[in-house]
Amino acid sequence: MLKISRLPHLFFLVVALACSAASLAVDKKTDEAVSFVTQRVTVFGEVEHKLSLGVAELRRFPLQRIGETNLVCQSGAEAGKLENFVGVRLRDILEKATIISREHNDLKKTIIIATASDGYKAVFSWNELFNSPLGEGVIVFFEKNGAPLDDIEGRLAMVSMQDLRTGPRHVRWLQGIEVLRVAQ
Ligand SMILES: Nc1nc2c(c(=O)[nH]1)N[C@H]1C(S)=C(S)[C@@H](COP(=O)(O)O)O[C@H]1N2
Ligand SMILES: [Mo]
Repeated sequence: MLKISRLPHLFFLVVALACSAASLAVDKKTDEAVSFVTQRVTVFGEVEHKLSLGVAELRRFPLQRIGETNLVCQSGAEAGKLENFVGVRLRDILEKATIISREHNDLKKTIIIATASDGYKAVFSWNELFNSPLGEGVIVFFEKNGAPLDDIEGRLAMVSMQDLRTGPRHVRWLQGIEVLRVAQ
C-alpha cells in the first residue's frame, strides 16, 4: 500500500522523470539542428557570377542592423521575435551576382528560391524584390545580439520583414539562393 507520507517522494520522482524526458526531447532537437547548420550560401542559376558567401564575405556588403521584427507563423500564431540582428539585403547579393537578362521581359519571369539544408524552400519573385517596398526588408542575416546564430537557425538565415506572416519566409539553415526563369 502507498502511504500518504510517501506521496511527496512520488511527486518528485514524477517531476524528475518528466524533466529528463523533456530535456531528452530538447537534446534531440538540438542534435538534429547541428546536422542542418550551414556555413555558406551559394547563389546560382540564372546569374552571371555564381557566388559562395560565408559570414566574412557577407560582411563586405552594406550591413543592415535590425532592432526587432515579429515572427508570425503561417497559421497566424505568434512565433516570437527576431532581435538585434545584422545582415545584408538579398537585393544587394543578387546585384553582385547579376541576374542574367537577355531580353527586355526576362526579369519579370524570374523567381528567387531560398533553400535550406533541411529541404525547406521559400520563393520570391524578381518584382517583389526589386520593384516593391517588400524587397528592402528581405535580409540574409548572420549575427544576433552580437553573436553568431545558434544551431537552431544555423550560421546563416533569412527573413522577409514586410511579410504579413513572417514565419514562412524566415528561412533557417540557409544554403542556397537559386535564380530561376519560370516562364518563356
Ligand atoms: N529551414 C527551415 N526554416 C524554417 C522552417 C523549417 O522547417 N525549416 N519552418 C518555418 C516556419 S513554418 C516558421 S513559423 C518559422 C518559425 O520560426 P522559428 O522556428 O524561429 O520560431 O520558421 C520557418 N523557417
Ligand atoms: Mo510556421
